[in-house]
Order: sequence, then structure tokens, then C-alpha cells
Amino acid sequence: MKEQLEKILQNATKELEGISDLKAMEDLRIRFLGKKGELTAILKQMGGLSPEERPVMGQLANSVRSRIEQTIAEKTERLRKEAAAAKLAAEKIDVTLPGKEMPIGRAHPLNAVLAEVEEVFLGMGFDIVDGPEVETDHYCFEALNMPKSHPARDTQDTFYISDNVVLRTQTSSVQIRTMEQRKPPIRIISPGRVYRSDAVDATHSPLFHQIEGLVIDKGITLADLYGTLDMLMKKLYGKDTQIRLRPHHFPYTEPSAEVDLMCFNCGGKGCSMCKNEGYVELLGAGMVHPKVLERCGIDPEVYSGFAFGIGLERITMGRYGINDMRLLYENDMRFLGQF
Ligand code: 2NL
Repeated sequence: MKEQLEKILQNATKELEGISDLKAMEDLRIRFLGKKGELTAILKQMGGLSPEERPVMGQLANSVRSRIEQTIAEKTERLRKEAAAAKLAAEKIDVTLPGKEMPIGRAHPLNAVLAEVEEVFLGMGFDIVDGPEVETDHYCFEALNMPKSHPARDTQDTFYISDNVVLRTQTSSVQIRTMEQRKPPIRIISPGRVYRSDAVDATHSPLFHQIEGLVIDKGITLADLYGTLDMLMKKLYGKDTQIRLRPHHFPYTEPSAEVDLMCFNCGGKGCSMCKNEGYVELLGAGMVHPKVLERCGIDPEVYSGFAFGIGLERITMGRYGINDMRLLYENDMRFLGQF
């Protein structure tokens, strides 16, 4: 029996040396020390020993058990440490390596200029008002003094959803809705998408953006229109910038004007960019037509007002010296990254 016990210790110790994972270790423990294990099988034969031999063998068996257990415990601990060290090594991060460069986004030039314009008008006490892009004939044309027979309603000029529903051609429709809903004084701008049935070229697109403005109060004159737009353009193009008003015609304003900006290229001297004019055409404006006010329930004998419509693309192109409108829609990062 003594030899058997020593053999068990020898075998277990030898096998333990070759073990490299925790699962194999547990299998080994069960095989040698478990209830049906080799050591237990030997202990079951203890009954056949003499009373003198029994305590000696018992002691030896216990010592064999505890030595195997101790070796298992030590080896288990070593394997756990090795596994943890391997895991740490595999997940190691070198914090001294340079980081990956993340490109920082920025506003699209159209949005950047829109934000600047909104800032100027918010500073002057204007509200920013939104409205539907799909409009009725009434809000897009009729209320703006453009009856069915008016040439501006040529089917070429807009997209018809049905006879009485169109994609809005200007955001004046938002101003009309606001005049119906609010009482003067009114000070609003209405930026947004507008649509025209135009072919795409360097200066045209079937979808573009407009910022319209409207001021209605007692005693509003053309001087207020001039002062407001002069202020806007000085903020956008610099304090030395000047504007000029030229007589024009719109069905919804009287008098009407086209507003020119002193050429940002030559400062008014005349160059190829302004075709030697010294000024470039920028936007349309005027005093709101009395018939338009009346239709919205505002008494033109008491109130007057001015309105203007700015093409966002045009002022953005002027601001950054962009010569082709299509560049603004192509989302080419080589272009957009320059602003
Ligand atoms: C342009 C410039 C303009 C207006 C828009 C307007 C709005 C109301 C009443 C009167 Cl509710 N006018 N907006 C005025 C003048 C010009 O747009 O070039 N349009 C073709």
C-alpha cells in the first residue's frame, strides 16, 4: 500500500508538470483526489490492514493528499497569473502613440451665410418665421397681387402639384401668412427653400434658397428699407460697403427697387466682375403694395411697410467669390473644405 501511495504521488506530480490549462488541472484533481479517484480507492482498502499499520498508512495517505492539493493550488495560481498577464499584454495600449486625426466638420457656406444674416436681423428685433414649401396658388401668387392672367404665373416658372397647389417660388407666402395671423408692428425674416422650373447652369437651379424680410408699422418709409439693408450689407461685406437702389417693378411692391452692392472686387471703380458698372445686382425690394396689405386685413391708410427678397446663393457666392452655383450643391469636400 505504501508503494501504491507513493506511486500516486509520483504520477500526480509528473502529470501536473505537463499541464498548461485550468480545465486539464480540474480533470486531474478529480482523477486523483475525487470521490471515485485513485487515492479514495486505496483508502477503501484500509480496512484490511493491521491495527498497527492503519494509522501509519492513514498518515501517509493524508500527506500524499495534501502534497498533491498544494501542488495543484500553486500551479493553478501560476496559470491564473500567466493568463491575466497574457490578457493584459494583448490589450495593451500605447498612450504615447500619436492619435488618429479626426476631420472637424464645419457649416456649409450657405448655412454659414444664413446664420450671419439671421444674427444681424435677430439683433434688430426681427423674428425668424418658417412656412410650407408646398403652397396654394393663393399664398404664392393671388395674395401677392399676381392674378391668374399675370405673366409671372407662366407655367414655365414653377412646379405645379395641381391647378391650385404649387412648390413656392418665393417665401413671400410665409410673410402673407404672418400678416394674416399677426397685428402690426411686424418685423420678420423668412428663410427657406424655393423652387423654379429652371434648367441648371452656373447661376440657376430649380431649387435654391431665399431670405425674405418684411416690416410693417406706422410711418415705415423707403429710408427704413435703405437703412436696414445698408446695415446688413455692411455686416456681411465690411463697413465700407455701399448699396444703391435702382427703380424696378414687382407686382407686390410700390415703389419697387433693385438693390445693388458696391463691387467687392474693385470698390466701385469698375472691373470685369461688375462689367465696369462699379455695382453688382444683389436683391429686390420695395414698399409693400397697398392692395397686398388690404388683402391681409391691414389698413394701408394707417400702416405701411417694406419687403425684400434676397437669394441666399447669390450673396454667398459674392461673399466667397464663388463663380458657379453648382459647386454649392455638389458636396465635393475639396470645394467645401476651403471655407
Ligand atoms: C426678387 C426679390 C422680393 C418681396 C420680395 C414681398 C413680400 C410681401 C409683400 C411684398 Cl408679403 N413683397 N417680398 C418684395 C420685393 C422683392 O423679392 O427679386 N423677387 C423676384
